[in-house]
Amino acid sequence: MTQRTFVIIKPDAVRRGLVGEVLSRYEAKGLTLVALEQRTIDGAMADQHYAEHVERDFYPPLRTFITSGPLVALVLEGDESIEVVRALNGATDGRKAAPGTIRGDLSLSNRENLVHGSDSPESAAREIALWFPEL
Ligand code: RTP
Ligand code: MG
Repeated sequence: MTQRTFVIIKPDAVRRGLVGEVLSRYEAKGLTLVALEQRTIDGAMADQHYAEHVERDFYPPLRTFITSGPLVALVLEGDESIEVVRALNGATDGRKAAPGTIRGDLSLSNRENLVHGSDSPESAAREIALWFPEL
C-alpha cells in the first residue's frame, strides 16, 4: 500500500556532510520525495516531536542533540514506506545496526544515529502534520 512517512536527517548527519549519502539511499530504493526542508528546531518543537520520550532518562541529552544544529526534515512516499525506511535506517544503536543499513554503515552511536523514521501509520500522520502542516 502506498503511504507516506516522515524522516529526519539528524544534525550529526548534516555536520558530517552525509545528507546526500543518506538521501541517495532513499531515492535509490525508489521512494519519492514529497517534501524537504532544512531547519533548526527549538526545545519546544523537540518536545512535541519526541512526545513519547520526554519522560525517559535518555531524553535530556537527546533534546540537546536534536536542537544542536540544522537538520533536514523529509516526507517520503512509496509502497510500505514506513517499514521500508526503518529497514534502510537499521537498528537504533549504530554499533549494533546491520551492515548495509544507514546506521550500520555510518554510525557508531546509540544517540547520534543519523536518521529518524516514523514507526507506525499513526506516528507518520502525527509527525507529518507537526512538521509540514501544509501537506
Ligand atoms: P527514531 O525514532 O529516531 O527513528 O529512532 P528509533 O525509533 O530507532 O529509536 P527510539 O527508541 O524512538 O529513540 C529515539 C531516539 O532517541 C535516541 N536514543 N538514545 N538510550 C539512549 O541513549 C537512547 N535511546 C534512544 C536515538 O537518537 C533514537 O533514535
Ligand atoms: Mg522512534
